[in-house]
Parts: sequence; C-alpha cells; structure tokens
Amino acid sequence: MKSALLLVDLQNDFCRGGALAVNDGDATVAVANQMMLWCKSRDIPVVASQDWHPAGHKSFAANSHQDAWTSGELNGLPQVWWPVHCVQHEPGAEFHPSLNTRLLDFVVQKGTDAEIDSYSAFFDNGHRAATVLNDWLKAAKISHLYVMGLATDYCVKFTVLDALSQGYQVTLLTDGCRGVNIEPHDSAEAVEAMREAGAQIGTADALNG
Ligand code: VGL
Ligand code: ZN
Repeated sequence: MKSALLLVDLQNDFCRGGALAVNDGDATVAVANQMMLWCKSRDIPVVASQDWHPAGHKSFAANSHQDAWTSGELNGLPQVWWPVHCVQHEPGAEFHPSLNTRLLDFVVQKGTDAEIDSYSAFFDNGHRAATVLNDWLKAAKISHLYVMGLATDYCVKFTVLDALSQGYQVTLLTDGCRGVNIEPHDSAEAVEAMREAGAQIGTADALNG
C-alpha cells in the first residue's frame, strides 16, 4: 500500500484575517509542516489542494445577489453563499506563509468554473468535472491518503467522501483540521459522516509519537 498526504486548502483566506477565516485555522499549518517532514522521511508524497476561484464565481454572495452565510441553489445544486474568497492570484488564495511549500510534490487547483462550486479536490459539487488529482495519484500508484486541512465541514469532508468512493483508503488527521461551523456541530457531524463512509479517524500527533 502506497500512501500520500493530502493537505486541503491551507490558504490565507481560511486563516486569521482572511475573508472566510476558520476559527483557529492557523493551527493546522504547524501540523501540516510536521506531517510533511514525517512523510518525507518515509518517501510519502505530499499533495496540496488550492481553492482557486475566478473573481466572478457564483458561489460568492455578491455575484449571486445573496446575503453571505445564507444558502440557496446554484445551477440546481445546494449552495452556501460565501464571502469573496480565494480569488486566483490574490493574496487570499496563496498558501499560508508559514506552510513549508517547498515540501509539496503537487498542487491541485479547484473551483475554477464560475458556475459551480467545488469543495472536493477530486470533483466539482455536481460531479460534472474531475480535477487532475485522481490521475496524479493513480500515476503515482497511491492507494491510501492521509487527509487534513480546511475546512472540516466543507472541503475536507467532500474530499474524503470522494476519495473513499474512488476506492482510496483514507485516514483523516483530526488535529490537522478545523471547521467553518455555520451550525456549532457541523464539524463533529462531518467527522462522523467520514467515519461512517469508511475513513479511519486518527491524529498527526499519534503518528508522530
Ligand atoms: C471552502 C467554503 C468555500 C473550504 C472553500 O475550503 O472548505 N469552504 N470554499
Ligand atoms: Zn471556495
């Protein structure tokens, strides 16, 4: 079994001061750096996803004439209306400055189609188009993923569920995740949904002993 580490959306806009800041989101960066060293000493490749929206993305409340943090429907799919975030080439879309990006082997960008959101690093929310992530992992003969990042209840959750349905074994590293929590229990429910779908629930702390 060959593993890879998948770091989900460790970007400025999901961290302190960002447009869609996740509570304590910055705390995931040290965990990511530690896990990357753990992986490098075991020849485990590291992949990062990057939320990468055009300025006109329709998931942005302003572009769809909705109030941020409410929900509705976008092209037939349920949609939370988000503040403008992770706009391509803007500082908010960059990886957190403390993330040791030199240790990344591959970056997959998602959310580039203005008409559909893409929480998962594998597919858009309608499973209409795939990213290049599955091809990259298949070429590297990866069958197991350690997954962590932001946000537990959106991009981590949808990435893990898609990984499982694509046949990967998944270990979720909960100490490397933080959630948006529009409802207080969203992250706990997301972890439970991932566990029920077949993910192993672990921590970076336990791996690093
Ligand atoms: C995310 C909301 C909108 C995430 C991305 O990375 O979890 N959440 N876009
Ligand atoms: Zn987004």
